[in-house]
Amino acid sequence: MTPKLMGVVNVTPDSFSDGGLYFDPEAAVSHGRELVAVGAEILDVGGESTRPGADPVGAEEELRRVVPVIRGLIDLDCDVSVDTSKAGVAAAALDAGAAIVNDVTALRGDPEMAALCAGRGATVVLMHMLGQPRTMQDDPRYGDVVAEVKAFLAERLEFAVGAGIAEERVWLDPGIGFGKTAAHNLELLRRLGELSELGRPLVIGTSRKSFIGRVDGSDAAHRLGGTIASSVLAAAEGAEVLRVHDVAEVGQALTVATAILG
Ligand code: HH2
Repeated sequence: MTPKLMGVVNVTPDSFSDGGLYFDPEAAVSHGRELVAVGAEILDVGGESTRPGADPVGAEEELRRVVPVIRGLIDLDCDVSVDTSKAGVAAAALDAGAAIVNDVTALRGDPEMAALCAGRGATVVLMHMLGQPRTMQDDPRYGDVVAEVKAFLAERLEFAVGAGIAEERVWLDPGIGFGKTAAHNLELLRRLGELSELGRPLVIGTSRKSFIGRVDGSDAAHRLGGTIASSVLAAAEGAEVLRVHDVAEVGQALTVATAILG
């Protein structure tokens, strides 16, 4: 149980839990540096919030937000990931030294994204989302959420490989909170082992998300305990990358859990 911690660096005014805190590039860079100092092996830099109802950001503005921050982090001993679904933003981020493209649309958002990632040899995170960020939480429905997410990820993996992305460079993510009720999220986390059968590393992002609040009534500023519990259990179920805001705290929980389990 030794997952990598992917620290979140949101260069946005409106992210759901830390919007505006690191909108200034210098603040974002120093936050990223702190996250690496406390154990992040990957930094995920994003310039557009995907929270339900967030306003879309144009490519120029997104580029302006993320590229200087990536440049400021690239000398660190960590991989930099860019959280974008736009090929133009991903290309500039890769030029600036990023190695991973975290695409919450799983290569469906921009027709040029797959070829770009293939040509650059980037590692790609393919995430499940039902619908679009603006409306995805309006009554999402599934027959069997785990089976449907698994089938989707299998199809997107096949698409990526067909587009020339090496299979070993693909990571998969069930998209906790993206077009799912709290019950759907809990079921996905409970049955994560079924998604491991796809044979690719699983990325899990539960950090501060609203399903935690649905369980205990907490707001986004008070979900560290739920983030830790869900992250440790996801790691025990085989998650290889945990996307979190609170790197030090989740890292300590994992270290202790690992020491206990041996
Ligand atoms: N969650 C968020 C954003 N990007 N990417 C992956 N692969 N998996 C996730 O679970 C995931 C993600 C949402 O979190 P955050 O970045 O903190 O919020 P916002 O989208 O409001 O910026």
